[in-house]
Amino acid sequence: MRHAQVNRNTLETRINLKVNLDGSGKAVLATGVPFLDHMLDQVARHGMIDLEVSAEGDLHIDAHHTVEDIGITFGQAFTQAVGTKSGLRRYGHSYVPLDEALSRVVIDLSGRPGMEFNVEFVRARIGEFDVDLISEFFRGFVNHAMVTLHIDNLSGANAHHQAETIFKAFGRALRMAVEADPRAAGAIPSTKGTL
Ligand SMILES: [Mn+2]
Repeated sequence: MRHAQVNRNTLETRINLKVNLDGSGKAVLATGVPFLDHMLDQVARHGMIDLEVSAEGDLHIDAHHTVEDIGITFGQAFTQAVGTKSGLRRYGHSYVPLDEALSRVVIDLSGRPGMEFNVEFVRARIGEFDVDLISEFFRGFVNHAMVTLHIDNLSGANAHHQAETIFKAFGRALRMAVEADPRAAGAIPSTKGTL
C-alpha cells in the first residue's frame, strides 16, 4: 500500500491529511470549506484514492490560506506516498465532461514543479467559494508533489460544472500516472534513471 500522512501546522492553518494511492475512492473530508470538500470527494472517487482531510483554517479572513495549504499538504503526502516512482506509468491524462463543460488534465510525475492553468471561469464565485482559489490549490499541490500539470477547460457555461470537470479529470489523470505499468518490470520510467 502506498500511503502517507502529513500534519502541517502554521499560524494560518492546521491540517491533517491522509492519502492512500491504492485505495477504493473513499473520502472523509472536513476542510471547513464545503465546496472544496465536494471537489476533493471527486478527486478521491475518480482517482480511486482514499483521502482523509481535516483542517482548521483562518476562515474568518477568507478561504485562501486553507485551500492553498491543503493543496500543499496533499502535494507533500503525494510525494511520500508515490516514493521512487519505479514501475509506474508516470504520465496520466483525462478528458471529463459534465453537460456543457469539458476539461482536460495531463500530469507528468516529472520531479519538477510546473503548471499551465488555462481556465476562464464564467463566474467569480461558486456560492461562497472564490474561483481564484482553484489555481491556488493546484499550484500548492504542484510545488510539493513536484509534478508537471496542464489543466485546460475547453468549454463551460456554468462555473460549478467547469470546476467539477477539472477536479474529476485531475483525479483520473492522477490514477493513470500512479498505476503500475506491468511491462515496466519495476524500472524507473525515465532514461535518466531517476525522477
Ligand atoms: Mn457538483
